[in-house]
Amino acid sequence: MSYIQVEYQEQVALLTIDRPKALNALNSAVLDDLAAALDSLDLAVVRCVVITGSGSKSFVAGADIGEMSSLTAEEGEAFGKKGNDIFRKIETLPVPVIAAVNGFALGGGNELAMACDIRLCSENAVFGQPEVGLGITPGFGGTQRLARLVSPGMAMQLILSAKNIKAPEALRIGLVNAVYPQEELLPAALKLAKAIAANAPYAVRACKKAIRDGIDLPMDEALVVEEKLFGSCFATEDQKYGMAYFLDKNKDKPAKVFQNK
Ligand code: DAK
Repeated sequence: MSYIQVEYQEQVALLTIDRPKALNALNSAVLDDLAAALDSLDLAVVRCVVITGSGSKSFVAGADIGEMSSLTAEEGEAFGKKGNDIFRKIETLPVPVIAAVNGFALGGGNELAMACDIRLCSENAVFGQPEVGLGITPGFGGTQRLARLVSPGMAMQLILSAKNIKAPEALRIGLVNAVYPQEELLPAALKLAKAIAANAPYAVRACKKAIRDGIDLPMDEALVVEEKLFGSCFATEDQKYGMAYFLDKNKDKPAKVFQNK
């Protein structure tokens, strides 16, 4: 039995972290199952991924405190690397990943959401980095991604105070893109994922890569990254089809469908 449920809706893969008794906290087994679920995705078919938590209370309530409590320094470093490798897998997955944050996103939960490309949340979502209250630093990229996503000053405040914030504040500081009533969150995330999946797949992947690869580069180098990816789109059939579709003034033309070629 896996802690990650994988469901396909057309070209969208929905991954649900399913450990409700511990509010979906990330122990080694959950992390292993998440890695396996990501590796199992058929990227010839899947054009967008949504990650959520089971139940209506928690996305992920952090790394598993019980499992972490007895780690040695070496084991702690290895646990950090395990999480980092998996979250980096999400960040560098060729297709976009949306986090549908349906409740607590604390510590490793916020870090998982931040490794995703887009974050939407429910009204009851709570975000925070409680680690310093447990005697540790954030360990799955929290110090790095939060500072890049919001601002160094806001990341300092959240991480050093260990104070949680609610959905409206997460929206205000740009940690999430939108807030929905709980029952509307997953439909909204899937609707967005399907809208992304309907666009030219190569171009969508190239956009993710351009943003991800370019963000940490000086502007001149980042623009070269964009130029090369832009140019490569012109070698695809989808570019020819997409532009021809626009130029075709026939009002009765069939709906636009990209073939991923
Ligand atoms: N780990 C393990 N179990 C957890 C958990 C967690 N993070 N969060 C909740 N649970 C379990 C609770 O122990 C409880 O289990 P039972 O007692 O029923 O067996 C069950 O989930 C329900 O939780 P509560 O009874 O506490 O539920 P409440 O509604 O009263 O409270 C809560 C919900 C989310 C406010 C509360 O559970 C809570 O404060 N949880 C802990 C949140 C937290 O501190 N999360 C951050 C964990 S630290 C690193 C690598 C990684 C990390 C850091 C460093 N390196 C390698 C350097 C990451 C660190 C973290 O994520």
